[in-house]
Amino acid sequence: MTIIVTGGAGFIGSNFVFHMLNKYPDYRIICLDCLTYAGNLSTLAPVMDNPNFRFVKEDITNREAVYKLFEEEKPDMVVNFAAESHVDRSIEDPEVFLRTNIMGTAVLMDACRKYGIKRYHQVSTDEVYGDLPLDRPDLFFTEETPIHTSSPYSSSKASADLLVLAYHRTYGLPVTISRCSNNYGPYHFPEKLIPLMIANALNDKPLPVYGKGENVRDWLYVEDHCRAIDLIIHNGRVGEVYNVGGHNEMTNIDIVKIICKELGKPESLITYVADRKGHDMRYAIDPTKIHNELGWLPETKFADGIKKTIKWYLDNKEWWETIISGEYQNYYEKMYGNR
Ligand code: NAD
Ligand code: TDX
Repeated sequence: MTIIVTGGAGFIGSNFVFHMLNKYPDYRIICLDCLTYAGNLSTLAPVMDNPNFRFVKEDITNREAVYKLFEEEKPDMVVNFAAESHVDRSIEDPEVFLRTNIMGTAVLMDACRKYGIKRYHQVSTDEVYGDLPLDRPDLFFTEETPIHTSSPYSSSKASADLLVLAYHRTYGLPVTISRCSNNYGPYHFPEKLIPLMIANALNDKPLPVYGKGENVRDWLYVEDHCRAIDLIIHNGRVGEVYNVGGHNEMTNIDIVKIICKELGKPESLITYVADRKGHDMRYAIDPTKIHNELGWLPETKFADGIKKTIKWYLDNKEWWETIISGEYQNYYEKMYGNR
């Protein structure tokens, strides 16, 4: 089995590469990643010498290069993680989100049509459903919830999902889609809530909470997401969407307070800043379908997962310090001022 994993130098993609190489020693994993600001080759250092692994630095929107790779490798499957993934950046400048997230998906699927494939899997997000109100804790996103996006990021992901389903219906491409809630864990880029707060707290810097910090996200440990995708690509039904989430809803402010407590830092570091434009209030996944059909259940409780994650950031300071000391500083100052 040969699997092309796009975006494998990013947060979830790299965790998925490790998961697959560990679990399936007879699979070949080809990572296709153009190394944007969010891609980090050092993350993949532990597998670079693995004979079952190959890294290819290329952009998924480069049709010629993608076709060439398909000709060379004759993949059985493609798992597409490659994307621009940060909502705040999409609000600042949507264009690259449209190019990578929509056009990139189309190019990959065209290659799958041209060369044949057993499965194309699209890694999508619960953000395609928009948000839920805070005062209706009885409501959850199911696979039937209408697409109703809020940000350029989520709109680009929803557009890609629609294309994937259209390629299935029109061309019979064997596709699956997973829509997962917020992930956390090792190798999470420090622009995102949890790693940003860990890094800032460790540096005794202010912890910038948007609005009142009341927005709710449904956090899932990254390894649980990787196991879900593994199950879907092997046993999921073609043409189907699977929601992935662990019923672990928490407000942002509670997350930040937990991080302060775990690190022994004062809550006085918390600073309320201007809210995100169009900020989604609450995400909450109903994972009944993947549980009933594929037997998937989350294995990591948040209380354990956040401890493991914090320990990882403490043990791997070099990884994130290198990131935040580079070009990222310009982004940070633009977003949060010189704090
Ligand atoms: P990330 O930003 O950490 O990594 C994205 C990776 O894609 C990087 O390695 C980057 O270099 C690569 N990439 C970007 N544009 C590319 C292009 N044009 N060609 C080739 N490679 C390119 O993202 P992540 O958080 O790991 O998310 C991975 C996927 O999972 C995304 O599709 C995202 O929408 C989805 N998702 C993320 C979450 C989450 O909580 N992080 C939740 C649900 C779904
Ligand atoms: O500095 C911050 N302060 C803050 O209050 C940051 C970076 C975020 N937040 C808030 C905004 C959100 O309510 O924390 C929450 C989580 O923010 P992000 O980490 O940016 O994640 P989110 O916008 O929820 O999107 C994530 O989950 C769905 C991923 O980045 C997406 O790629 C995924 O599709």
